[in-house]
Amino acid sequence: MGILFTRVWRLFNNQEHKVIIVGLDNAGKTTILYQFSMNEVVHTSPTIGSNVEEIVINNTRFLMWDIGGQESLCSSWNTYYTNTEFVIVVVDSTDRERIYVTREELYKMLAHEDLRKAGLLIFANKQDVKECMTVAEISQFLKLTSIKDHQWHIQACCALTGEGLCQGLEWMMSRLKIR
Ligand code: G3D
Ligand code: MG
Repeated sequence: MGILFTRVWRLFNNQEHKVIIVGLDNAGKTTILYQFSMNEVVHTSPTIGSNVEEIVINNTRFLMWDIGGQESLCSSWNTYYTNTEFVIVVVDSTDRERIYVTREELYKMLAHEDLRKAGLLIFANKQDVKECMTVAEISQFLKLTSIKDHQWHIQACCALTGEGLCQGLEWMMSRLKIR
């Protein structure tokens, strides 16, 4: 009860920022969340529920929800949208066949009322794999430059090594400052 109260209090006081991590299955969502929780520059509290981590960077708290990505589950993503400040979309840069599915889901998501003000961070994951799609290619496939009503950023990364993940978090931190 005490913990629950603290959480609600923080949410209302804007001391905790809700982040949802979405993407198709196998994109690397769980690996990314695991890297965040292992990283020494961020502090995390023990897992609160399944696939939820609290990450604290310089006194800023992010509550990150890793949402399952099986295609049949995409329809349930919207149950997590309320109060979300950032959406992290994880793209498997080696999966050229399904980038269109990601694009469809992305635009459905951005049209949702509850995400009107949410910032969008795209992780172009698995950059360690030869012949993967580049950030430029993914941006083009996802038509990112057409997104005018959300702040967005695309970041190349490799969840296995953690490369690029901190830059993504830094972008989120920078968005919070200018609000
Ligand atoms: P999901 O939670 O989005 O479904 P996971 O995806 O985090 O479970 O990752 C799916 C698979 O991709 C895992 O492989 C994981 O190790 C791998 N993976 C994640 N990130 C990277 C990356 O940056 N580079 C490479 N090469 N692989 C990555 P397994 O074999 O465990 O299924
Ligand atoms: Mg997973």
